[in-house]
Amino acid sequence: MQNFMDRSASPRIGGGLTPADISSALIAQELYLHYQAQVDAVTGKLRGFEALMRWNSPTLGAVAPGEFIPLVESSEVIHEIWDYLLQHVSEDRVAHGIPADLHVALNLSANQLIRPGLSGAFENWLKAAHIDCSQVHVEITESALLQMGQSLERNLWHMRDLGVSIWLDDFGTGFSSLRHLRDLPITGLKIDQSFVCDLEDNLDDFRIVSAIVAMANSLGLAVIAEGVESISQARMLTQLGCDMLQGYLIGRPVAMAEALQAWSAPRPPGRRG
Ligand code: G
Ligand code: G
Ligand code: MN
Repeated sequence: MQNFMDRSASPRIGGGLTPADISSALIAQELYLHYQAQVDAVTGKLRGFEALMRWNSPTLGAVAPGEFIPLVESSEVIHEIWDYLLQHVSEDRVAHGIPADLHVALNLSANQLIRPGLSGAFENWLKAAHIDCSQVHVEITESALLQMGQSLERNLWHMRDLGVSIWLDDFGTGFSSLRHLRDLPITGLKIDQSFVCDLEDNLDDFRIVSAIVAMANSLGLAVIAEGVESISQARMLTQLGCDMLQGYLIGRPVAMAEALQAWSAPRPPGRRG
């Protein structure tokens, strides 16, 4: 949430852009997906990709989701974005023959999660797309849990019952209570990149990450670290017990064709040694 707020302050798109503009962009097929690798921390093996929306605006150029998602989060357009995302993920899977043992991680905002019927429609999509639910991750922000209510809980449990795993995104920056970790069907935590970027130099960040991993381990939760940019960060995170790593060191978000090509090369991208 904090990320969203910080980045939404962009003056570039502050000038009167409305959810309707994003809706038109969807119709004009100006939005597209990039995928960023998530790898096993110990072996470096590719585990899956996070799907990240991008907007190629004819007037503004490339617009990051941190800039336009906040604009539409409390409008109907966020649901159109979800439908668009699902459609493109299925198309990419078919078009590129994505190996079945790789997961895809999808981001869901608070307003999507509180919509009754979200998980039912999601189930229909999973069936129609013939996607193995155990290879689908849903990333929700801690702030989404502030809107805790019957619909949100029902959606989360239904998705979990389908076999989809649920990850708390940007962990450590939001407002989730430990009660959520105990009572909700959470598979794992994504340590926010703000704790990762200074890990080598900032002892407090090191202690926070250690504490998050220790807590996750004792609660039986998995941990992904995001924003991993250096080998020394990757080493530290692995030693601390993170299960998966994601970040520019391993791979930038790119089109699916490019991502698969990079990972099928004899020497895949990412950490060595
Ligand atoms: O790539 P970038 O750092 O700009 O992404 C910013 C944030 O936008 C990410 O943390 C991600 O959670 C969010 N985001 C990206 N794609 C989607 C999407 O399709 N739906 C939602 N709700 N959020 C997305
Ligand atoms: O939803 P989530 O917060 O996980 O999205 C990750 C976002 O962080 C993406 O928008 C992506 O572009 C960005 N990102 C991914 N890896 C790195 C990294 O190594 N460094 C930085 N600064 N940003 C990253
Ligand atoms: Mn995410």
